[in-house]
Amino acid sequence: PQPVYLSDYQAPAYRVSHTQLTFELDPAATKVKARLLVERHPERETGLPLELDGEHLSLKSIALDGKPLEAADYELTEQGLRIPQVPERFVLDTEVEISPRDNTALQGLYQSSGIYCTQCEAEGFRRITFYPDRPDVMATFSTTLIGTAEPVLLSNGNPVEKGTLDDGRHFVTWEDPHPKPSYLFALVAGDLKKVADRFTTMHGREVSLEIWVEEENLDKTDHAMASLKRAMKWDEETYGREYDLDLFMIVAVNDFNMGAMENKGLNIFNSAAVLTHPKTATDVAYQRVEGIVAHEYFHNWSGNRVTCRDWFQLSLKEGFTVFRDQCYSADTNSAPVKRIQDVSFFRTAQFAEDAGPTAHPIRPDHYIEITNFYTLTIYEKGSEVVRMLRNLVGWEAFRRGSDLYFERFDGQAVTIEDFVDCMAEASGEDLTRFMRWYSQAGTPEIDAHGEYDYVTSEYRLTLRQRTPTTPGQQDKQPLHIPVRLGLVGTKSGRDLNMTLGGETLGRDAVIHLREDEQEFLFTDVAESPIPSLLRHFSAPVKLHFPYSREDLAFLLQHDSDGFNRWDAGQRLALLALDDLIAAHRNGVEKVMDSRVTDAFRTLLTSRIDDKAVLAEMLTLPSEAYIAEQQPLVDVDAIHAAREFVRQSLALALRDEFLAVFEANQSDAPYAPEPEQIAQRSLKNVALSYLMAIEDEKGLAFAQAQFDADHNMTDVRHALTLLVHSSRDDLASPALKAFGETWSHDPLVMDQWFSLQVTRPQEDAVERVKFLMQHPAFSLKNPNKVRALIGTFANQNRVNFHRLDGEGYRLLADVVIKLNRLNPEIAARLITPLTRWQRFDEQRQALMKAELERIKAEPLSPNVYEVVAKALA
Ligand code: HT7
Ligand code: ZN
Repeated sequence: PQPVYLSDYQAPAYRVSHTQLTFELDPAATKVKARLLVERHPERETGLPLELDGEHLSLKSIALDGKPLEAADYELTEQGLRIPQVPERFVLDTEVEISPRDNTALQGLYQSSGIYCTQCEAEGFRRITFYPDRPDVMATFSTTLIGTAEPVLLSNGNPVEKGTLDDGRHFVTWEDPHPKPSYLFALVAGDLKKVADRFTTMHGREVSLEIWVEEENLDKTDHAMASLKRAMKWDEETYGREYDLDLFMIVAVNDFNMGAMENKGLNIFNSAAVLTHPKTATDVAYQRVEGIVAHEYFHNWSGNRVTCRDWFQLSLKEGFTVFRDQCYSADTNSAPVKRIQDVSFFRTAQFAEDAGPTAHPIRPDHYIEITNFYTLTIYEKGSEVVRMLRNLVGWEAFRRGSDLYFERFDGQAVTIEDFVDCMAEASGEDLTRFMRWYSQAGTPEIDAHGEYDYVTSEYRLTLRQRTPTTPGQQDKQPLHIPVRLGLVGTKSGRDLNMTLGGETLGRDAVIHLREDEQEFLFTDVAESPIPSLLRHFSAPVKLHFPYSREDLAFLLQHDSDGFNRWDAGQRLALLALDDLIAAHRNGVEKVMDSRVTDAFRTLLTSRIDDKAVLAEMLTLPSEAYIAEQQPLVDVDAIHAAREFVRQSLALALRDEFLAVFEANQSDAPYAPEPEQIAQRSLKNVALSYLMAIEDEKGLAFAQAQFDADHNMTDVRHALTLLVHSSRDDLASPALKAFGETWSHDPLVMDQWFSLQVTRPQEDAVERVKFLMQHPAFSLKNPNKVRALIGTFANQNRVNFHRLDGEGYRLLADVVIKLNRLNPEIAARLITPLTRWQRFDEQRQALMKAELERIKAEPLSPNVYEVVAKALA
């Protein structure tokens, strides 16, 4: 497969002003008629051929301006259709046949549990009809759906006509007045039921809101609907963005490659990202649903009204929209916890991507398969960069820049420069150097060093930046990095006033690192400080500062920035873990660092109002994050060291954990509200510690919590703890009962699979293989693949990296099968194998052997691109 290059971008030769589609639905032979009003693009020369994308289509007829074309008038290839000679303006009619039933890739038109649905981003529309399937071709659409056994027929925009044909089939015609690219097209047809509500916009327009689900899920839509209404209001209040159609629909389907899709007026969701019920969904799931509903809704402006010129600009819509949804969730729930959770995930997963063979800039300069670029870099790092912009120019200027962007580019397909230019124009800031964030891959590292001079009362802070080389990018330029900081007085424990170059900055400020190395001399520093750097994670970088453990314990207590207080605790734990990892490797007795125990005791016994933050502070860095810090990953030593810390803490602080657990039990009816969620998290963290030592009371509490069956958060947590313990006598009956109770509910069965395959016990690989035979498992359903195989490979590190290579073999076998069924999911699944460089020689050899085995197969472009990069 050939790469596509950003530098080759050209405006399309022809554009489409209106697209009229008719679908005659049939599982094996759906007929798609398309009438396109085409005209030459004013910026392109005359006489160019018309080139339309098209894949897996069987062409039945083609006519230009009403005249059928002869076979000699056009060329058909695997990639599409070419008509060498066309007029300046014309009407093109085509008719094709497709088979939704056989579409296991879940791109284009497919069937999910008997429901017809579409996924067109990024390049799925070309599997529906011949079309210039690129985001800079924007047309109005009118779509007629003709069905036999499908009571509900939905598409984008507003329904304008309904009726019954002579042959008894019925139809609905939809018109979408907003010009859109093909990737935002959608249709849904089948036996669905709706829950309806209304929203009155800021200008008093009434909008109908509909959530369409299978009948048995009608009681699981309340939270998504409430989230939608909150998100609509938030976007009006925060960004001045109002919804622009009379109808907004969400449809839940069971088979979906990602979380959801922002099709104009007809969002299609993975059912896991819509459906909630206290008995079936955990707090985490409730929060995820809220975030995704908001994210897709926000795309209506950041993505749909203003879209991307080409797929290299993907982060223009995704980075901005993730930033918007993160801010929304922070405003709606606990802001500090949201930031801690986002950063914790980011530093574990995106840093690993940036350090691996598939590292790429937020705006890549080439790709083979665009679906491989829906990555943490494009989404999450893209969001961090937008957040830096907001912080650099300040909220007011950022909002002016956002207004300017939406106003200037409404209805257009634009670039990342267009967005950043609006921010520069609205703020007067020079963002030229800042733009390097978009083109340079890899995680920048800052080496910081500080010295306090007691005689002059000066504090000299030196910051040095470097970005490691990444595949294909050897030379890295210095970036513009905003470093938010405070100087915490060692005597007072307070933030000190900061004066830099004669300018008073206050007690919390941002300094700008632009060069490879810069020195910042703070004057009139009243007492010796410990710097609190990169507050709130002000830039997506790795910060190295030679903090002593005493410094960290001090910051954990005194830092006024909640995020950095949490981070100090993480750093302190990491230092202790480092020693224990070394001890394990050297076969030396492990000794617990009492400073960590003391810090935890203080946390458990001091009054901290925000229980959710406390729960985060009591949570040790994950094995994956610990691994990120190690030069060479020793999965067994990391697991042993972390378990040792958990058990040591539980032994030393058993009574404190018991007290926290007991104080936070509650029988209040379940509500997914911040206070309740916080209380449950804290209680369950305490229970985890008690179960780390299989304390008698802990076991009894876990069993009782499972039996009480109060809500899924508590039930799942208790069941996980039992299943991960050595007490099979308790775990087996609980697991069996849970599996039987929920065998009818696919989303709960996903949880049942996941919690079993994260078991640390040695038989995990065998259990995965066994569960793959379970009637509820299917390789064709992405949620099941993620729940069973993805969870095992990414979250059960000791067993996935088993030294006999069985974990790797299992993953490769699944990838090979999925490569044919669903290349996009197959390519995503390979990720843990691509990180082979981080492991010892024996594991490296085993992992590479599996990658080679995959490479020897006839591969989809998706899998080929990932494997080739991993082995390069
Ligand atoms: N914009 C949507 C992307 C998406 C997607 C991409 C490739 C293959 C399947 C997909 N499903 C959804 C999702 C979003 O970011 O909102
Ligand atoms: Zn998105």
